[in-house]
Amino acid sequence: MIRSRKVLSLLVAVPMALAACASPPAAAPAAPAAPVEVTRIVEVTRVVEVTAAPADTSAAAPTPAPAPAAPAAPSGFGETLKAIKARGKLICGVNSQVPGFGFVDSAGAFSGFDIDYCKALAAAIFNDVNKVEYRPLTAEQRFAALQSGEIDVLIRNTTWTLTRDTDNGANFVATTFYDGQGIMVPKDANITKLEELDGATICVQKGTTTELNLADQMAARNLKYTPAVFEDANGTFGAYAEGRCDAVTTDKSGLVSRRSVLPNPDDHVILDVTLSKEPLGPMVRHGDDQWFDIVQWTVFATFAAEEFGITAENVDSVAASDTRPEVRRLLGADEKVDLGAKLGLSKDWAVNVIKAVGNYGEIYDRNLGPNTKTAIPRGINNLYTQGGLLYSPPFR
Ligand SMILES: N[C@@H](CCC(=O)N[C@@H](CS)C(=O)NCC(=O)O)C(=O)O
Repeated sequence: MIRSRKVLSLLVAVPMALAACASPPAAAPAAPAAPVEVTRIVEVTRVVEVTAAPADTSAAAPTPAPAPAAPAAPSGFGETLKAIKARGKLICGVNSQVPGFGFVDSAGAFSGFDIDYCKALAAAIFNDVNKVEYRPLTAEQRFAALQSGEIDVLIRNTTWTLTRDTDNGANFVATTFYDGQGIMVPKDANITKLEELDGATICVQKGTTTELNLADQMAARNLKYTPAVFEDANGTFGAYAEGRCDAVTTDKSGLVSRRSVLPNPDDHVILDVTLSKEPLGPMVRHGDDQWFDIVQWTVFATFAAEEFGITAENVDSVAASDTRPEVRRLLGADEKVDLGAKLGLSKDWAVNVIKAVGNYGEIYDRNLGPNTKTAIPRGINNLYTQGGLLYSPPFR
């Protein structure tokens, strides 16, 4: 049986009110959303040109694969980049209550791992990280904001699932952070297993995978619980800090983050239990595959930069002197290949991204590295060459 947490409530109520989790400033009025074209024309005729084989290939340089004729662009293709450029800024849907990922301080400045990916996109498009408007969104608001055209991209600790990919008129483009759901309890409750939460009240946020996974996992173990459901992270963690629930659950990254702003972080433990897979990453609206590619390859550029040892500091010199063919293509240093043009961007777009935010490891360390308040070991968020899951397809 779970005991009440009234004593804790007296101790933490005031400091919690002072904690750094300021409410987000009122969002600037949305620019009238451009009508969203959600119909995707998928039928395209592909004319493949077959070139005759050269008579003697023994000494020849590798023959590039014949370029297929460009398919007709489906409607919607290129519209997002055009609209962003005309507007002069990217509108990024973000979190404002999760330090280390997406957070707004009392001066209105946004920071975090997800925020850096908004900046990476602004660098890819404008070579200027300031050309972003951050639109704070709760879990419940986020998909409608993307679907309606209020935001260009959603970069807000959002878990990739099948129904989210199919039911929201939007697609996930990549995983930037592999996470899993966890549970946090007060240390003095001496709880170590989910089974010890039988009969507990558990704080959870509305509109999240968290809510659904909790139900699945408790049912699978035949455990009873009362969910205490809140609109946003401040509500969820505020209630937990006041002792109104026995445990709080969300992505482990969210638990580490929010524990860091509890009055006494060391008084809380994250159980050694993982309730789910939570692959987090950006999402774009259906219908504009150019924009999908831009967001996806901007993410891949940060993975590839880490793999190739390219950093914010050395990117210019690597671009000027590195002889590795893929590095030269990535950085727009190959005279014959312009990968940026394929995306509708400048030839040096990836240089601008890396110079602005660094490679994946630099982004990670800045926000979640050992010297931050939200330190999370990289674990599977390492490159595949280091035993992790991060892997960029080739820049070719
Ligand atoms: N990854 C999960 C959970 C994401 C989520 O919204 N987590 C909460 C708890 S940390 C959050 O970020 N809340 C911040 C807010 O609503 O402002 C999902 O995509 O549903």
